[in-house]
Amino acid sequence: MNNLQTQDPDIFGLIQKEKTRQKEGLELIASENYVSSAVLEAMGSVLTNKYSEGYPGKRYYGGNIVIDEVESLAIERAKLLFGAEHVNVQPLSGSPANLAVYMALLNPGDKVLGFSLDQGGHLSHGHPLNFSGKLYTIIPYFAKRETEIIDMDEVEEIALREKPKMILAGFSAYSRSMDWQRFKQIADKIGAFTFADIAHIAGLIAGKQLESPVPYFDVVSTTTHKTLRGPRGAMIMCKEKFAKDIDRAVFPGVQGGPHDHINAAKAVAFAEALKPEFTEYSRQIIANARALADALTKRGYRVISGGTDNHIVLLDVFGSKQITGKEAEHALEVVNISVNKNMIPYDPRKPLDPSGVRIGTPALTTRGMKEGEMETVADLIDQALMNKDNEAKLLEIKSRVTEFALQFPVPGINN
Ligand code: DSN
Repeated sequence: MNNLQTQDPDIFGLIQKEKTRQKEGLELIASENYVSSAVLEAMGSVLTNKYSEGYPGKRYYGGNIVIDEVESLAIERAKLLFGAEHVNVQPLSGSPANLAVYMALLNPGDKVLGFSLDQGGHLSHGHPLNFSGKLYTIIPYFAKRETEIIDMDEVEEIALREKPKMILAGFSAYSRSMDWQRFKQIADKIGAFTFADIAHIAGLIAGKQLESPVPYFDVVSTTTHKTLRGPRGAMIMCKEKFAKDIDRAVFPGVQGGPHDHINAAKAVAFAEALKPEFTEYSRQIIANARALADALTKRGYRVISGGTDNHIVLLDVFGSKQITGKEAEHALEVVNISVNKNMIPYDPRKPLDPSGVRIGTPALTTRGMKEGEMETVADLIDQALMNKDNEAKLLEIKSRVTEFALQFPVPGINN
């Protein structure tokens, strides 16, 4: 960092501040994680200097001999990790990846069945202001009101009635397992394409803790920076028969030059995820989420659907404690605990101040925390929320958070 410190002390200083925040705080945003030093190194490499539109062996620029090897290695490792027939590692992030999938399989106006956004779906699964909601006809499916779990019989009923051209299974705030095989059976009844967005749970699938949709689904997209613990980016996996359409949709359909430094970092992360330690890591993420859910339940918080099968715990803070999601997010931020406010199924409140908060364990698990520590984390969360209007008390809790967090090193941050 010496060059940066000399040449741009402002940005250097801000990076140092962010390092301190990451070390001293508790990161419970379900979609965040800490990458390894090796991943960071690849991201900060000279590979960022290259342009390489096209694919290995078929580029629009010269000088891509090394880049071809990098991208091919990333692809081979991803195929091995997920057992995919074809992989495109170029998507810059989750939404462009999903845009490419829509473009490859559908025409504007086509019907897509997707998990309702206010119940845990994602922006790119049909938000009215997103390309998905503007260009396609989105038919939502829901969680059952009594169980807060997706009702597959209802999914089938809607699919048979609406006959969508594609069924999308995936979420950004849902804590239960997806029944991939049932989705596929339903899609086969109406000849629909199957598209799974596993952005949140890719690491748990790679670590063999959750069932994979890859053997069943036509196309599967994922980001690489959540439970998968790679660089900020995405990829698309598909059956060989969709390979050409997917590749064309990514480039030149949606994107220009790939980010080769990021693709190298993806390759590094895939190699890390192929190691036996990653299986243990992903097992621990779920064990920690369950321990945290139990510890919060004991303290009177209602956990949506009564528990979790993955890394996410959705809390109904308004229903449990008359604290809104926005208030809870703010109080926790004051003590250096990061979470995000979130809608809960059938939320009577609005998206900017909903009833819930979403909590996730991937980042704390990366720091080496286990079930015992989740008890402490639950206690700190509860203390902060119960004292949300008491500034002095919040300051005291903040120093407890710092002292606790500093016992667990963050990979990639030495100073
Ligand atoms: N923003 C991500 C999340 O938090 O789930 C999804 O794109």
